[in-house]
Amino acid sequence: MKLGLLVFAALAACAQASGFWECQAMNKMDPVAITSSSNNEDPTIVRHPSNGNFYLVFFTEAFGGHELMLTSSPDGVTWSPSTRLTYTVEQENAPSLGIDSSGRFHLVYFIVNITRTDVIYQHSDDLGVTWSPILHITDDYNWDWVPNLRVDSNDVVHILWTGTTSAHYEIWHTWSTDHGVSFNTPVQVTNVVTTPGANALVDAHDFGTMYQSYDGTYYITYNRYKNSTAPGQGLDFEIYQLSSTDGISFPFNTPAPRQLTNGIFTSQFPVMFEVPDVLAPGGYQKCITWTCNYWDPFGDIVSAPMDTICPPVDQFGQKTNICPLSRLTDANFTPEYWGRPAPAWSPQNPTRVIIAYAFDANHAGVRNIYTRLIDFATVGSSGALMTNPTAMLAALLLALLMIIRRI
Ligand SMILES: [Ca+2]
Ligand SMILES: [Ca+2]
Ligand SMILES: [Ca+2]
Repeated sequence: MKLGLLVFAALAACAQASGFWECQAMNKMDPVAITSSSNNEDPTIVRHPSNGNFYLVFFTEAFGGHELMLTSSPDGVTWSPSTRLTYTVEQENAPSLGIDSSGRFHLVYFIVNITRTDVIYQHSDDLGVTWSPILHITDDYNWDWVPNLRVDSNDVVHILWTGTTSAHYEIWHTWSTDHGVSFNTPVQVTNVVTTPGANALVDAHDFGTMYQSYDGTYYITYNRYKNSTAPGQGLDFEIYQLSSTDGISFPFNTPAPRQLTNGIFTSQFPVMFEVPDVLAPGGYQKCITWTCNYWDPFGDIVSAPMDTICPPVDQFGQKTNICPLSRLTDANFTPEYWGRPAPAWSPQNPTRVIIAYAFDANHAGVRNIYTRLIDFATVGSSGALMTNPTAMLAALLLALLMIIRRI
């Protein structure tokens, strides 16, 4: 009898001590394929604040070039046939969708044509059926790419992207306070600090994503990649983060950007998300999801608590078994990447999240779009172990079984 209780108490103590259960996938439902032919990439997913449906945009090569497609789902499992959004000779890439409190869709992406690479914005007031004329967020011969859009709690529309205006790959920011009618003059957020031995041309800041926490704080999470100073390691990909109280001013060097990963593994495409803390009503756990080759050399989508991400390897280059890293995709020797999360909460599943990602099932350069519903574990401020109801019940049953076997 005591053994079962001891095991359970130990688990709870472990959770309290290390945050081990925070932001960890406890119940992963089967992945759902959105596409099944040609090449499809760069999904973005968002939940409508009023009708509760999920809306997902991606680009397809089904028509020869790149075109944007939109699909929707009431439950994250059954998806509508995709509708085509663009008919252009340019290559549309990396769409990012947001929906404001009035239900207006805000969409950003970047186009590549013979002479230009620019960030484009459009909005829609009829659930993506018709769209405003294209608005150039950038309009020049610099390289501008991987935009990210986030509507904040005041309906301010924030857009980040990577641009080469200053000769380095840097993250830029603009925002609209009139629901996407006009945008402010872009501001350069990051500024490269070349490290000894690093090549300035590849010491870059890239793949920035904006998130406003439920506590009001704004975060920009991004990649820095540069030539590794360690021998034979090539480019080193790590995740960094900036924060802001107003969503406008993101101090870059004071304090220094917060480094979230550090190790021999490649970490890319970071996105922040939160799950409700079911033991502390009104509270949330801050999590990061990104693509990492910790389990699979070709990569998986992983998650970890933002405030306790530890290096995925120790100082000797060995995997640790105490790092609270969770694997959100399971396929070995095939790459899943570009994970994009959106809340999928319900009263029955308060810590449920949906992720959309691109998946190259045959490792043949042909990718398809998948979504997956995932229930996350959570630890309350009291430190007691808590998971989603199903996993909680399973843990209790396991403890009960151990008790029974002892008596
Ligand atoms: Ca096109
Ligand atoms: Ca440009
Ligand atoms: Ca994989």
